[in-house]
Amino acid sequence: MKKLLLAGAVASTLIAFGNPTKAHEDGAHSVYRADGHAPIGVMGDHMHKKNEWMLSYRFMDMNMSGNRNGTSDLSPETIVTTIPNRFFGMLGQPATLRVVPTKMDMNMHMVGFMYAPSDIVTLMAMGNYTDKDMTMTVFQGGAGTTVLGKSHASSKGFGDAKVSSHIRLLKENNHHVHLNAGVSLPTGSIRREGRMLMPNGMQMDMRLAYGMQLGSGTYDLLPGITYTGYSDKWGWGAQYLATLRMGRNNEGYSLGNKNNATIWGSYSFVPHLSVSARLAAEHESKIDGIDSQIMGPSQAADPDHYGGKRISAGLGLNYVVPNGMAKGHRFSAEIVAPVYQNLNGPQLKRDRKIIIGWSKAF
Ligand SMILES: [Cu+2]
Repeated sequence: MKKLLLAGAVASTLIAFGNPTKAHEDGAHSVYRADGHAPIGVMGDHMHKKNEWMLSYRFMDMNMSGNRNGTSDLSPETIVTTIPNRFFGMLGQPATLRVVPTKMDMNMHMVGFMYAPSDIVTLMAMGNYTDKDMTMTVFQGGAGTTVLGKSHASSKGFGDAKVSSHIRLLKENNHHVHLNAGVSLPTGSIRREGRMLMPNGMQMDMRLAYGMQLGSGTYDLLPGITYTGYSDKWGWGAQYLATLRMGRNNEGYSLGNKNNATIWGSYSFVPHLSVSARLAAEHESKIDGIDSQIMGPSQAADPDHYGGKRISAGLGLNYVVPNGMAKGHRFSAEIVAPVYQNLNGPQLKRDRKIIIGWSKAF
């Protein structure tokens, strides 16, 4: 028996040293290899070895500005003179839109925890704190293009928490495939209010529009599949992730389902530093149903003016401290900019988004 174990140990050592592919595979999983993780904007991209755990922090800054319907840009003046107000006919509601969002900024702090109870399952939990700010131009009265003033809305607080498990399907040479099976929990508020300037000059406290709320209000399934590959200096991968809303929330609506697909490639100058390029495609449906507390002559209050198709491109950097006191600490950054947006408009367009992150596996 002892001889058998010894023979096994010698054989596996010889295989590990004699077969560069095998040695490399272990290298790719090493917490010291920068391209062992996807660009920081990709979630649920990697797994951990049995009993390994990881803490992470991400910060995302996303901006939106200007309006678009389909692939055509629209000015606020065009919107308030041509786009019908779905609430027209109700008390005090004009025929066309009168309040136009012109800018939105979103900051998100994300904290994540990963743990692998076995080599084929990695569990992940993520929470976030979100801060949203929107600026709107308010036009005077029921018609015309006279600007009355600007209105600001903001909401901040915890968003929807996510739990998921990654289940390994394939680990062969330099190719890895895992399933993503997650759930988003309705921990973020969908009842945030703000003080808004009305076209008649009055200030009113009211429930903020769908896009300004912090959560979906529904349990959402997050199924997906992730592929990653490695060679000596190159890394690459692809991921499909969906967000499927389970029924409607307590306010009577569900945000649109989402389909996200992304592909990326990375190059390592040295094992602890890699750069990446990425393409991401997203399809998001309109909001289904309506919150009776959200109403007004603004596109943001209309469930039909949400969702669309978007393609964006990203450039990223992954760095792992190779030695010293901070050895193994991972720092990443990615900038993602839209290259195509076909929106269920009128709707604000996305601008660039910046994501920075830190993580450490133990
Ligand atoms: Cu991890």
